[in-house]
Amino acid sequence: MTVAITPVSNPIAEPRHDWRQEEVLDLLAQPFNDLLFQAQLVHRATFDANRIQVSRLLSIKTGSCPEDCKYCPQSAHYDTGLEKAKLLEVETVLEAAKAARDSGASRFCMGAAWRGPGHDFDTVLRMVEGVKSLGLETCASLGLLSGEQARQLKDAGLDYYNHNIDTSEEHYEQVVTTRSFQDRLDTLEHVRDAGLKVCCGGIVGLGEERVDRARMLLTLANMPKHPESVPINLLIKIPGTPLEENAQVDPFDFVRTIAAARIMLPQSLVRLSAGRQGMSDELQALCFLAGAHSVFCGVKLLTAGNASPDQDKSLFGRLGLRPM
Ligand code: SAM
Ligand code: DTB
Ligand code: SF4
Repeated sequence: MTVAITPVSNPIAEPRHDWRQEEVLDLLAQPFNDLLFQAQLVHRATFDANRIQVSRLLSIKTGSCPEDCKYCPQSAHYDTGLEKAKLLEVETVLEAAKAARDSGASRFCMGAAWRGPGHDFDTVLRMVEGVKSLGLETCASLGLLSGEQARQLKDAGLDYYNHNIDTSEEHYEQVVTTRSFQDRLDTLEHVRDAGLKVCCGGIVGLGEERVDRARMLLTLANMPKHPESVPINLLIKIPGTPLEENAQVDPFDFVRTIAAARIMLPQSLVRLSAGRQGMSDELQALCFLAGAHSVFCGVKLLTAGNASPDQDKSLFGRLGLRPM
């Protein structure tokens, strides 16, 4: 007699879209060990806990951005001593993408210091086509998009669009004044409607309270479809920006945010994103234990420093983490 084996759905890993604020605050306030244990259970229900996804960033247009994001080295509102650069040539981007692929990255993300794409959008579409043809997953982070621009990116072969909500709606205007939280949500809707995958997360360390972190996660988890990728950035305090003197985040609170993201977004790729430079190996290991399973590789993020490739090789080796 043959016994039919039907896959059993694991309720812990089923996406929910009805999270309540009290629930998230309770989650974040749990004893640390309980929170991490729960995050591991959720993580292992869907993913191989010893695999890590590796992405590579490239700034395709650097600095002189008209937006006033108070964390950002590229805003024209602040003097951060940044070396600015106009839109790169397509060939330059493809060379960088090949190098990223050869060094083990599976996704290539092109970021531009724009409020949104302008007259040179066609050049970006050619970059996307070229990077896709190298066999890499493609991602772009170009600011606010119209529905038509999102469709053009999809047609060019874009897989993911990165557009972060950064923080809670309530805290947003303390951090950005040139656009609204709703503007970000509108772009995310255009991205979804175009059939692109969504990469959307935020930053910890913007002077927010725990309740803001809870609300940011609520916004992500209560979207009709969860973002496929969720970058959790630790603020890089850039000299010259208004947030340069922000208080240090308790590292355990950062890990808690990752663990809550893992639990609330059980099937999303959670990325330990900006802020790894200067982070101890032990803290990064805790982030991985909390369910982060993606990083940016390479010495640079867009303009700021990142963990060095040698450090990563040694860390992944010591932890037995293998690239996806
Ligand atoms: N201009 C586009 C936009 O804002 O959507 C794309 C590039 S922007 C640099 C991408 C993201 O980088 C921001 O949304 C923010 O979350 C993150 N970021 C920028 N500066 C950062 C910093 N100093 N520390 C941590 N994350 C940062
Ligand atoms: C994301 O959440 N973090 C990346 C990517 N998406 C585009 C950007 C981090 C930028 C850190 C500051 C810099 O390198 O300029
Ligand atoms: Fe410009 Fe993006 Fe930086 Fe804001 S985060 S200043 S939109 S590059």
